[in-house]
Parts: sequence; C-alpha cells; structure tokens
Amino acid sequence: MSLADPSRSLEQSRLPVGTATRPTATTVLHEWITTVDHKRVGIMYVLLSLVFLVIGGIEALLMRWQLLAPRSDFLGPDTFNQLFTMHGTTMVYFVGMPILIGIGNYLVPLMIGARDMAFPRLNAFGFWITLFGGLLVYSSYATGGAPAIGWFAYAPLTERTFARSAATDFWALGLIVSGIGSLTAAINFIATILALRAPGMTMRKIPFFVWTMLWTSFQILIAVPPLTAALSMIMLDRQLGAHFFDVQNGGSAYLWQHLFWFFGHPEVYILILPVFGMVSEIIPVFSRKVLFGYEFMAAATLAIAFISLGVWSHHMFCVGMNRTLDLYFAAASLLVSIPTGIKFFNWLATMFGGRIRFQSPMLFVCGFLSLFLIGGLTGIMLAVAPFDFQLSDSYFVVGHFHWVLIGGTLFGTFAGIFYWYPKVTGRMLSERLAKWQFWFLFFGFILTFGPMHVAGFLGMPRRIYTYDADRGWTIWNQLTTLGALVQVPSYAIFVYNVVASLWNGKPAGDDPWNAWTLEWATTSPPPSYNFEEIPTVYSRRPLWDIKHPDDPDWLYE
Ligand code: HEM
Ligand SMILES: [Cu+2]
Repeated sequence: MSLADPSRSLEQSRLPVGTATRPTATTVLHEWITTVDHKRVGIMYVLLSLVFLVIGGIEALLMRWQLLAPRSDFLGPDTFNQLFTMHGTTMVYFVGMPILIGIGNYLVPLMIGARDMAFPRLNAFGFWITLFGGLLVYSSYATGGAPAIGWFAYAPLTERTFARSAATDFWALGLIVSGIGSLTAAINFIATILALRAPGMTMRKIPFFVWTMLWTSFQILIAVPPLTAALSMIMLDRQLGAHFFDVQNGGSAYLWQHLFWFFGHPEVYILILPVFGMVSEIIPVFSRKVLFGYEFMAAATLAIAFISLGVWSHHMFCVGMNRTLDLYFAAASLLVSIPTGIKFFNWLATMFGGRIRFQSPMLFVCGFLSLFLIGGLTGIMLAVAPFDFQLSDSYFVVGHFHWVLIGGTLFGTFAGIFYWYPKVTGRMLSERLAKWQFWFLFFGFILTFGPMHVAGFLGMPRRIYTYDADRGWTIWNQLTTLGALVQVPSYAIFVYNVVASLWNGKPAGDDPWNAWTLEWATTSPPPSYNFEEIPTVYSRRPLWDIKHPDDPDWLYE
C-alpha cells in the first residue's frame, strides 16, 4: 500500500509506511461518509431504502390495524391521514427510487467495464441529498404532526387554509431536495453509460439492465423537473401569497393534477423499468439461454419510456375532462400494454425449453412474472375510462398499484438482491431462508391486496379511516390486515438473512451463478478500482466468450 493509495484513511496515511493499523469504528465511519466509490454509494442507497422500507411498513401496519374493525378508534382521522401521506411518500421517494438508483449505482459501472461512475463526487452528493430530503420530510413531525395531504398532495389540500402547520412546507422542501438527488443520479447514469463503456461494448452490446437504467434516467430527467416546479409553486402559494392552486382566489386544482401526474405516471415506470432490466439479466442465466429477442426488448423499453410520458391524465378521468381527452388518454394507456406484452412474451420465450434452475433469484422472478401480469391487467381495466369512473378513488385502485409495486417492483428487486448479494459481499444468502421469505411474502401479499379489489368493487373509497359495519366491507378488511401480518415474518427473515449471511454465508467466489456479464469477471466483492485490466468486449456475453474461447458468442450475433 503506498502513501498515495486513496483507500487509506487519513489516520493511516499519517503513519510511517509499513505500520499496519486496525481500522476503528471512527475510521470506518469516516471512510463511508467520505466515499465517492460507486459501490459504496450504491450500498448506502440500498441501506437507506431498506430502513425506510421498515418505517413505511410500520406505518402501513398501523393503518391496517385501524381498519381491522368498523368504527375502530385505534387511530383518529388526523393520525390516519398523516400516516397514509407519509407511507406513500416514503415508499415512492425513499424506498422505490433509491433502491433502484442504488442497485444501478453498484452495477452499471461494473457491467460496462468502467472503474466508477462518470462523476463520482456528484454521485456521493446525490446520495446525501436524498438522505437529507428524507430527513426533511420526516422533520415535519416536529411541527406537531406530519402533513395530511396524500402522496399526490391534491390541491387545495396543500394551501395554507387547509394545511396550517409547517408540515406541508417540510414535505415540499424535502421532495425538492431529494428530487435534486434523483436528477444528479440520472445525469450521472446517462454520462456513464454513454461515455465509459469498455472497448468494444457498442450500445447494441450493453447488458439489458444498463439499457433500462439509461431510459429510466431519461424519464427522471423529463419527469422530475415539473414536479420540482410544482412543489415550488406550493411553496410560493404558502409562503409568498401566490395563488397557483388556491381555488378561492382564482387558482386551479386541475393545474396541480396535470403537473403532478405528468411526473407521477412516468414515476411508476421509473419504478418498474430497472426491475424489467434485472429480470432480463436473471432469466437468461437461470434458464441457460440467451435473452430472447434482445432487439425487440430494447425497442419495447424505449416504447414504454416514450409512451408513458403521454398517458398521465388516466389518473384524472374523474375530474371531468372532455371526451376527446378521455379517449386519447385511454387509448394511449392501453398502448403501453403492447410493448409490455412483448417483454413478457420474450421472458417466457427465454425460459421456454431452457434448463431452468429454481434458485432464489429465479424463484422471485417467477413471483414477479405471475404477480406483475395481474397488476398489469387491472391497470388495463382502469385505463378504460368508463370503468375508471366507477372504480377511481376506490380500494380497487389501491389493489392495482400495490399489485404492480410490490408484485412487480419489490419481487423483482428481491430477485436482484438475491442474485447480486454474492457479488457485493462475497457470501451467498441462505437458500432455505429465501424460500421461507418467498412463500410468506407471496401468500401474505395475495391475502393483503387481493381482497382490496373486492372491497373496491363493493364501493369502499380509498383514504378513509373507518367505515360502518353494515357496508359489507368488514371481512375484506380483516383479510387484508391478516395478510399484512403474514408478510411481517417475511421481511424479518430477509433482514436476518442479509445480516447473518455476512458471517455465515457460503463463500461465493467470483461467479457463483455461472453468469455472462462483466460484473462476474472481477472478484466478489470487487476491488475499489473494479477491474485490474479493462476487458475488451466482443459480444453481449463477454464472460461467456472468456470462458468458451472455442465457441464465442460473437460468431452468432
Ligand atoms: C399496462 C399498464 C398499466 C396501466 C394501463 C395502468 C393504469 C392505471 C390507471 C388508469 C390508474 C388510475 C386509477 C385511478 O386513480 O382511478 C392507475 C393508478 C396507479 N398505477 Fe397503474 N397502470 C399500469 C401499470 C402500472 C405500473 C407498472 C405501476 C408501478 C410500478 C403502476 C402504478 C400505479 C400507481 C402508483 C397508481 C395510483 C396512484 C395514486 O392514485 O395514488 N401502474 N394505473
Ligand atoms: Cu399512471
């Protein structure tokens, strides 16, 4: 280790060469706080999300306990409103986005054979500002209670007249701040992917996950600034007496909905595209086949990213737009299902005839495939405007979006964590615990969110804190709460597995799944510089080529 070695901490570098020091808690902490290594930044993003996942989960459990019985007085209406605001805000901005940005941070440079992200300092900045955004949002509790506006913050709920404490200001500021974090991450991904690919890795040869991160980043770039603008307008209304959303003074609640959903709909694709990418890495490796129809998959990703920028008003059918707009937004939304269907069939075609190994990553992928399909179908139902007139703002919608976000984003993310954990830590996660986790989550999930659809059909509106016994909703709410409780052990098992495997896990080796992309070509965990020598790439499966020089892929591509 030379004095100039950047991995040496400040304390160590003051010592004479050759003096070994045992790292203390302070030096380790110092190293993590000051790091600009994309891998450490990535890990911190993922840990941040997991902490917020637990917080958001507790908020959900409290709400479910309140809804267990009719006319329950476990939580009052104010607390309930605050909880669903914080739950949705937390899950979207501080779990979903950072976990995907974190996984992308860790993997993108490794997958394209780069030594780091294009702008490492900006990268660390993005993480810290996301964290501070989260802290700001939660500081709202210090004002006597969190905001009670919903994650979508419909106007005029956010006006001073209806939200008098500073909680709503904390919320808006926190999201402005964390939005800057998302933007820096997006810029960094785009620059990294366009500029730092290993020699020979043309855009047609990048791993599929990298492709989805690229288009997710463009979506962030297009969707987040309007949200920032809209949040700033809330601040102007509240602090400087502007009237953008102040309906009594000529403002427009409708304007907010357009601005919010112009961000909000692409946001849900920001939360699913990287997952499509992870699934597209895992299925081929566990089916021992190349990804079926790479070009079609790539085009479908682009189509989804592009079309989903133009469908936002399917969240607004009930505000009373005109027929033409209803028709356009319904048709455009239905159009998204075509490229999504292409992806689906290509995943199935990749599996078809393959030698499938049902290890933990593939198990979660199967959960993803079966559940996400159903969530997509309820989405298509809701995109049909007359159907939506009936079920908008009901529990059916709550069922739909949890189905896609948990059945899709979360199951896919777990698949990714089980797949890449060995690379990150050098240890395997326990397969036995993975199975327990999977089945608790799978059945708990169905039990939680299935009955919500029925409650919705029976007319139960979302965002209500209680209901009367004679509505016929009780049993469906009880099933849902029971399902939520069934999910609890699943998360506990996961946390235990992730922590305990750091010590007990089987050593993973460089390439435990016999995979083909470059992250598996280096050690587990990779050194801070990733690759001793940047490899030259000839095909989409560079590691296959290295392992099989007699039968390389580039002969066939
Ligand atoms: C073919 C695919 C999809 C279609 C056609 C679709 C359609 C819709 C429609 C029409 C609504 C509005 C319902 C209402 O409020 O009345 C909605 C709500 C929602 N969808 Fe989807 N969806 C699809 C896939 C997804 C995916 C993949 C995600 C996320 C991963 C998602 C997340 C959401 C969320 C979060 C909401 C509720 C937002 C809120 O009101 O709080 N959807 N969807
Ligand atoms: Cu939407």
